[in-house]
Amino acid sequence: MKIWIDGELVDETDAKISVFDHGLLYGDGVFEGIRVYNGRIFELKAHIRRLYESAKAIRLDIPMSREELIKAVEKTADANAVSDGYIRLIITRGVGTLGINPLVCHDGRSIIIADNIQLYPEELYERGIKVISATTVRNHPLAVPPQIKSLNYLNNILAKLEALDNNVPEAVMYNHEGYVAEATADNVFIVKNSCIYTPPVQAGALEGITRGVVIKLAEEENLRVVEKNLTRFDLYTCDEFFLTGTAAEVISVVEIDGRAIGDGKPGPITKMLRKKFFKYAHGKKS
Ligand code: PXG
Repeated sequence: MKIWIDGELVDETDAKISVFDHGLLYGDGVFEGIRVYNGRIFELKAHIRRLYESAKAIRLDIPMSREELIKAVEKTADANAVSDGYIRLIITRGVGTLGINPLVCHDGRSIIIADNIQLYPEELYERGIKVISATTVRNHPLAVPPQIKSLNYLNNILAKLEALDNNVPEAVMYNHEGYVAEATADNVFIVKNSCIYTPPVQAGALEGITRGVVIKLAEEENLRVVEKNLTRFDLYTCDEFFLTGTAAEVISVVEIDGRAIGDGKPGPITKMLRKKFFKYAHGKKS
């Protein structure tokens, strides 16, 4: 496998970064996870836009232009002949001292990995997944803003551990006010009386690229999509529940905290949106 580091494609075994890189020492950096479907890089411009916004929010200069970065991503996918896979794009603060001072780090490191992706097994898409409510509260917006896709995922990792301890793959995280924020690596949607609801990103979510696409696809079907604060009660009493994300795409949730959603099977709107998303991602007109 060829890895792109700072302008060069190198062999996997030569792809190394310094132990003084603040990405490693402090999680000081930003990243993106991007899918490739049928040789097309999915929503690349939107991912690049979000990466630059994350970097701006932490005062990290990305050492190249957006156009150069787009070319680098395409070159890495080509070099590894990835036609259906996953690209990880990472910008670290670069090499500094053992102190946290980011201003002593001169050059941000850029790394691009193109690989296969670990997906949920197909039967989970057919049956739907179970989730729990995490006790770990999503980052307060005045701490690390949840809209930054930073290299520090500990907040979500603690919630993911709660999910795994309970033998379920995902957990819903609530914000400091008790409203639904998102899942540990996915955005949350519910359906009630044929209307779709999702928390506003200001409730503590990452502005998911998949979320944006799914909202657009739902509106094309003349479904109403409302961004509003949701409570645990709203999740417990909805008709349908699904998650969206780069890895999960659109996946149905059929149980939360031991309560069945609807009749405990993936609902019709979720199934329709999953199908529409598949077609859109694979470049087919619906
Ligand atoms: N919230 C969080 C905290 C995320 O990390 C999403 C929502 C969904 O956003 P996108 O843009 O992907 O629709 C994410 C994305 C992985 C993996 O390997 C996780 C993500 C992206 C890619 C891979 O688990 N999280």
